[in-house]
Amino acid sequence: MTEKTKAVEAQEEQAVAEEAKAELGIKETEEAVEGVFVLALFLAKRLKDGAGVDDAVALFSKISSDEEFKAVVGQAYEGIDKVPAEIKDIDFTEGVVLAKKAIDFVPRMVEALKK
Ligand SMILES: [Ca+2]
Repeated sequence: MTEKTKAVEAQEEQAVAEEAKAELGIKETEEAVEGVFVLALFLAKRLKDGAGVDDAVALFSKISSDEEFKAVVGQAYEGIDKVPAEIKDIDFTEGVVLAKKAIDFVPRMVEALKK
């Protein structure tokens, strides 16, 4: 193998790697984060007066009665196996998106705990 073909090969490998990275994105991670936040908000409201069996019942009834809640939790769970790979090659822009999600969550949590 000559040096030239090695260089071409390396370039091709890099192109393939970049393409894979561009495809990966943070969709599953965003959905997982959103799901965790929505669950945390619900539990924060429920568990303020201590945890009980009624909280588990309330969670199940929330999931079965609230379509939006169910959808968010369902999307979070679906494709959760892709999250580690997405996090592994997170880039700066994606990091900002996730950080903003987390920052937006704080006032919602504070509000939930105040009620
Ligand atoms: Ca998902």
